[in-house]
Amino acid sequence: MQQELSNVKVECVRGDIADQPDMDAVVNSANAQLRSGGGVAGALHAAAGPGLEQESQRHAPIEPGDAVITEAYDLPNDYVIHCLGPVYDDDEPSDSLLASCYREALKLADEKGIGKIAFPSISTGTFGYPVEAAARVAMHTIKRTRSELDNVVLIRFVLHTESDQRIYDDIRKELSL
Ligand code: AR6
Repeated sequence: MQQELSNVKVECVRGDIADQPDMDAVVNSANAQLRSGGGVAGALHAAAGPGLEQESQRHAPIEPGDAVITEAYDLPNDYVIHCLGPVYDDDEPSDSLLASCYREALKLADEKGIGKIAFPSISTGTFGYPVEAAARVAMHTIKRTRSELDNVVLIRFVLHTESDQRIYDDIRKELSL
């Protein structure tokens, strides 16, 4: 199968998305206005400084499933890719909107020549998506799209809890990623 020819490595670690200095880009689980907020957005905006919100405003508002790219300011990365995940059971169809976030973020990264990209668990905090279901969408989307990537060589999931890290890693192994 074509996707088996991919060299993209996928890994799942426990940690803070705002502290991934070896990654070229980090992904923000954003709000539609691309402003600071709680969770991932709060951590990234706090570490990046006010420039991130100022640049982000030029792209806002975004729709569920969309991704946009900005500079990373005081973060130790080159870029931030902002995704608006679906609110579970509200923005429908949740699965395809969440899949769109991963697909669009990877496409933007690849177009920019980004090699290493770190994702948080989009939509599973404030937006209420069950973690296992979200992890399945994320991993299936990567499995389907990785053969189209020319520049991305490492996709890291940065999970906030040990339980989330185990769930993502189990599904990664199940799908032979
Ligand atoms: N590093 C990695 N993961 C984290 C971090 C961190 N520093 N902080 C939280 N998580 P959320 P959403 C986990 O709520 O569900 C925001 O306020 C968290 O435990 O950040 O897409 C925005 O402004 C959860 O598993 O994103 C939006 O309004 C996951 O990251 C809204 O929340 C995602 O949680 C977006 O909601």
